[in-house]
Amino acid sequence: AQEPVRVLVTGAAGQIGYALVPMIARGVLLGPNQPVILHMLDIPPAAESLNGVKMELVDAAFPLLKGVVATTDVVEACTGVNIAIMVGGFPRKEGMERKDVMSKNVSIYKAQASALEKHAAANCKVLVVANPANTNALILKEFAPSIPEKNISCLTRLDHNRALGQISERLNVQVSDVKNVIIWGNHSSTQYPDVNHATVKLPSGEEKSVRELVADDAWLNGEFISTVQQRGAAIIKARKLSSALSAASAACDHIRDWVLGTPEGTWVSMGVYSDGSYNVPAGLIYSFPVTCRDGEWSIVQGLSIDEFSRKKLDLTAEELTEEKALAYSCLS
Ligand code: NAX
Repeated sequence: AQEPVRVLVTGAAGQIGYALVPMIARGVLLGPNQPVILHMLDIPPAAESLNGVKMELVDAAFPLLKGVVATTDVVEACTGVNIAIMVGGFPRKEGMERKDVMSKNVSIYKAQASALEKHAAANCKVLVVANPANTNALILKEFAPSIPEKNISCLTRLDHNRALGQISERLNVQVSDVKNVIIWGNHSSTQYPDVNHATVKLPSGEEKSVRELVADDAWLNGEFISTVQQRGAAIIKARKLSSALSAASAACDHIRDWVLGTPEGTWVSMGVYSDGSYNVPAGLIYSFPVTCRDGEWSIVQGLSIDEFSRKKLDLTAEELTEEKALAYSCLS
């Protein structure tokens, strides 16, 4: 039998956590043959609720679930974990300044970075979901210098999946037949959902470009982009709560593809440490198109970037550069 993999979920008593932990325990994250031990972290005010989640995990009798650690102690939570999904954070509340929210999250991610660095398993892979996701991941990277930068990422797969969903709805095709959209940049409303390289597999087996099939550049350059950018707000308006099941599902997609690899000819979007590819400033956590193999991602190279796209790539990079400066100003 395979050794269990230890998976940390922070903020596990929250909405996304509640949707995510059963997916992990069912094998959605690492496949149906991989046993897991869940480590769940939350803060003391949520301890009782966290324990309730643990009770439900026991009650669900998941065959793959070999153990549950539910704790408010960050060291206990991080000890020995192979994968860390960081969902916990400080939410923006009405009337709060951006700087105040940033400052709270910077201190959370700084502390959790140290705990992971000291106590996680070697080669632990980290996915930051909590907002501001890119900048939280950057802080985590900065304060866990012994964790390779290749192992630290943030979630933009939800945005990627939203873009696939919009194209599938518009063309009335299966979402599984649409591929190679790209989310560039920040997981915020400046992200750039790019369909210039996306294709659809037709019933004949032939692949056609999304631009050609949609044949409506005004929609693709306008409403499509803003719908994906604003989808989070639309979900809040409808549900009175932010996206949770789709966020949890996207987090599983992100880790699964990272660990098990992307299918041949398919890329996905991940927020990763920029090496300057596509003239994106190095040193930001920025969402790129990536392929994954043997547990490592690489940025897809050589895609053509037209003038319209260039401006959008730069705009979201500028926002991330500002966020980075704001985060650093919170450190001093
Ligand atoms: P909830 O408020 O339901 O849950 C957050 C949980 O984190 C709470 O249980 C809270 O007690 C816990 N928490 C707070 N500080 C913590 C700390 N220092 N250590 C451990 N746990 C801590 O929010 P939820 O709807 O689950 O969303 C979680 C985060 O995901 C938010 O930051 C949200 O903005 C972000 N999102 C990111 C998305 C992405 O695509 N990257 C999409 C969905 C979501 O909006």
